[in-house]
Amino acid sequence: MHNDTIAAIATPPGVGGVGVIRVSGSDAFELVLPLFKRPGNQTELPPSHKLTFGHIIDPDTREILDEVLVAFMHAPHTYTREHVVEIQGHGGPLILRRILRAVLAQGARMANPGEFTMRAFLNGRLDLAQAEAVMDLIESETEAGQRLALQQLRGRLSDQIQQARHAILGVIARIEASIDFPEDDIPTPQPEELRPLIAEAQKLVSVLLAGSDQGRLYRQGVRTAIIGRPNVGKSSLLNAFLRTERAIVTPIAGTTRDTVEEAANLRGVPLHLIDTAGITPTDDPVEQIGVQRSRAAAESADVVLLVFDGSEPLTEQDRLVSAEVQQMGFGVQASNEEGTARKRPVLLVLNKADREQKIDVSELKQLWPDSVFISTSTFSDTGLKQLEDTLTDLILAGRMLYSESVLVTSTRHQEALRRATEQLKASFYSLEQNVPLDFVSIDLRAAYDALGEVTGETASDDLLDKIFSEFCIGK
Ligand SMILES: Nc1nc2c(ncn2[C@@H]2O[C@H](COP(=O)(O)OP(=O)(O)OP(=O)(O)O)[C@@H](O)[C@H]2O)c(=O)[nH]1
Ligand SMILES: [Mg+2]
Repeated sequence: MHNDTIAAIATPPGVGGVGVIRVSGSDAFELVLPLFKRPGNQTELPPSHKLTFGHIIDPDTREILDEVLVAFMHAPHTYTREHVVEIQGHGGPLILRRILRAVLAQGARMANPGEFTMRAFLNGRLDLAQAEAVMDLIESETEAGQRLALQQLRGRLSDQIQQARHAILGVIARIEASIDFPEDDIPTPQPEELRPLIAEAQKLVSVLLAGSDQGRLYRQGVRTAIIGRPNVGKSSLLNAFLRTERAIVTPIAGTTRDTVEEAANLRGVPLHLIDTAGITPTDDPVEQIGVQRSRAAAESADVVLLVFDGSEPLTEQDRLVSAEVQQMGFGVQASNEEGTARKRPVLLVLNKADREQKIDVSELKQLWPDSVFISTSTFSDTGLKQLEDTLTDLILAGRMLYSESVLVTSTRHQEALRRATEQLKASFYSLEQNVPLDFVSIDLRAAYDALGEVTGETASDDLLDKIFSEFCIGK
């Protein structure tokens, strides 16, 4: 039931120059008009989509609550495709709450989180992927993330999903026509006819899936773990990146006991920085957990900054940490021949460059041939800019990020695309095995439905509730 009229404060809580109350539903105009007093006591509905000056009054006491501009907007050219009223008042929280209360007293219902956008979806103005893009757009913290969200909002992802679904439906139609109307002499399609059609659909899906890791990086940031033995300056480096004293720094080895995670924006590249506890053998159970977390952070990282203390000779512990990181598959980007597993990039940081350097660089270079070494000092800021430049280059040149194509940024979409791929593969296999064509058709249907979850055509009510409940109220 979504034709009751809902209302909410649409601007963020707190004080602002202007605050907006949004009302949507078939009775929106009737509910707001009695509260809206205009010069000369006009009572007719103001022109649609125009701002009209007046006052909001308490309908019982006739007390003026605020001086406002109100837009009455006729369905269907509105955010929700319903009648919408937006009241622009002064941006004080108390004023806005009083206006909202007056609107609710007229019979509107308080909107749930995301309910305006949900109505836009239910009324067919946006599909689900576009509705999700609204939230991404609001929340994006980098220009790149914003560009991707806008693309999705404009329907580019949805278009490509529809293309793939259309291709699959074409195959289903051919199979089912021959099953349903055998008397019409529709010839049973041969596997060799169907195979290229399925392959075509598969290609469309796999292009989207291929971009989804990049999409995730844009949305969640490039996971960058700062790894090393204790006391080499990992937390100092995190602070230097963030330009604040986020993590505790002391001369005591073992200062950081838990991972510290922070988002940073490196020239438009979103980073998810993780400072970790120094990796070292220990009997202290708390430290042990910390070290486990450091290892897990490295395991799950897209890039590792491996930090050494340049003012000390290489220690056994440095070598051990180094070997561990290597075993996790970090190293120089392998030349991109087909089939070679690409290594995840590592940057070697020789910190404390302000002191006399005692580290054996040649041994390190043997351990990490062809890797990039950068000397830094968090005291004198030496090398920090170079570190940032190199890290950006590594991320961009490694093509971990690119932004020309449509990128799937949501894990929900990625998961649906994976299922669609699996089902398409299954249909291929069924064709090979010469099983009856209706079985092939079942696999294809499943792929078709999985793709439909992205745009919302086949999404369950539970899923919809879950997605929209993550929105803010008033959106
Ligand atoms: N001389 C010098 N000292 C530094 C530099 N960076 C950090 N330090 C010092 O080294 C000590 C350890 O720094 P932290 O940043 O806490 O090192 P960490 O690697 O996070 O240490 P744990 O959390 O114990 O693993 C502190 O006393 C810092 O002030 C640097 O560039 N030069
Ligand atoms: Mg630390």
